Amino acid sequence: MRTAGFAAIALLLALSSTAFAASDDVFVEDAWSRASIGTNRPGVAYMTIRNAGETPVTLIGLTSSIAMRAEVHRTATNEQGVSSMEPAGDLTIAPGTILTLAPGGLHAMLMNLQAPINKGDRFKLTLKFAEGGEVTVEVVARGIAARGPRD
Ligand SMILES: [Cu+2]
Repeated sequence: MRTAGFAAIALLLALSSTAFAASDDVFVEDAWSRASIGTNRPGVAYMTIRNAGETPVTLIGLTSSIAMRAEVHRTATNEQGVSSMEPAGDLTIAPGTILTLAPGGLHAMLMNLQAPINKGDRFKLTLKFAEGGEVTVEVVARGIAARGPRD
């Protein structure tokens, strides 16, 4: 009984150290946002997420200090040319690949903004991974009509 308990603890420690290594392999680049229309409309953020590791990582959630709720959405355009968006769910990033959040596709939706996002603002966004660990990035707000991270 006692031996089994120690074995379980040893396994937990091994799992948590592996999990930390997983998020250490994730690099987020070019994180940017757009100035918001006050706080009545959601904010948005885009970035590239690179898995430089040798195992898949799965993005399962977002948090940000400026929004009550943040989640990854997918924009889709139907046959009639009407765009809509829906929660993208968990997103697995294969080893050596990049997940791109960009206008017209996947994006981080920042809902119930706590303050307007103004051009030049910087705020933190945290990405959570199924394998454990988190990556926090600084998002830079560009102008309201920006199309890319350097606009
Ligand atoms: Cu959205």
